[in-house]
Amino acid sequence: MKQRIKTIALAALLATAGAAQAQTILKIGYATSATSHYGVGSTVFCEEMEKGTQGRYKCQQFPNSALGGEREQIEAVQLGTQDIVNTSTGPLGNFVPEVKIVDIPFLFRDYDHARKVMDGPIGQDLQKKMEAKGLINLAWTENGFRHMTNSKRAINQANDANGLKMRTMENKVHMDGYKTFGILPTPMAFPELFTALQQGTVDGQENPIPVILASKFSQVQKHLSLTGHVYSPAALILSPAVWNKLSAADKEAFVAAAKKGAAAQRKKVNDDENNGIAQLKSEGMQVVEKVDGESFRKAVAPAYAQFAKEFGADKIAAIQAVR
Ligand code: EAX
Repeated sequence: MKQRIKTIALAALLATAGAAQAQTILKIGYATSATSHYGVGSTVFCEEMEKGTQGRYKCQQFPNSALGGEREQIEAVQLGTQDIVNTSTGPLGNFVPEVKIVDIPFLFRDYDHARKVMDGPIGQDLQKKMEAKGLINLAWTENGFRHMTNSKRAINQANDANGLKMRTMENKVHMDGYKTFGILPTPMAFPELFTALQQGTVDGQENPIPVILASKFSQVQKHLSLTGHVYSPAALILSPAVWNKLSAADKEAFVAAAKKGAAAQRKKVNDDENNGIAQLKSEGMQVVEKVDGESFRKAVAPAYAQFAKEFGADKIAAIQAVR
């Protein structure tokens, strides 16, 4: 009998010790809703990361810019006051200038090209440059190809965008590129955008279909043109304050989980692109599906000389050469 009591007591002790094993809660933030591409990618990452660390790490998600704009969140992750951000590269160039090369208009041919570049040596090199600036990019997730919306008129070709006051991300490459279309660029953090569109402070904006859907821009924008003028990568960035405390095995688990999150996010982007246009039309948007892309490429061509000076013609050519 005594032995039985001892065994039960020992089992209870071990169980309590196991449960008391430290569980670290990590705060992860992103711009759009929990059901958006960022939410899908972040949720898969969090589930896989918790599994891969046997429950020792768990996420607390903050969708809908609850922790601020992307630039603010990137800074908080760098400082260690936020653990993780799933963010577009839009404001990232303010912290790691070399990353702005991926924001050049019409640099990427299509999703296959973009994903091959970001997951290959060029993307890995940019991850190293980010690490040197205190930003651990666990994986390149994805925002998507950006399209133009506005409240004034249909945009069929570059000239139609002339004179429109368009909100842009806080990204000089975007602003310089869009000026060649005659756009008046107004840089603005994402959380302010819906109100600015509603109040007419700006005429329009540009974002991927998943963002236009998740942010319900059809309520404040009449016209959508599938310009696809920029591919917008995204990154799952961990604070070095967390990374530096991880064991080698947990580091591997975090990266493996991030890769699964990225795959889920990319699939959601493709799903939204396939189903979103019909949905936005049903929500009342007038959609120009066949845009004169050549007119935009011709307009932005002179800016490439400046981009080549800033990033190196060889670096731009290397991205274009990836097949
Ligand atoms: O990352 O600021 C933007 O337009 C971004 O595309 C949005 O926050 C999603």
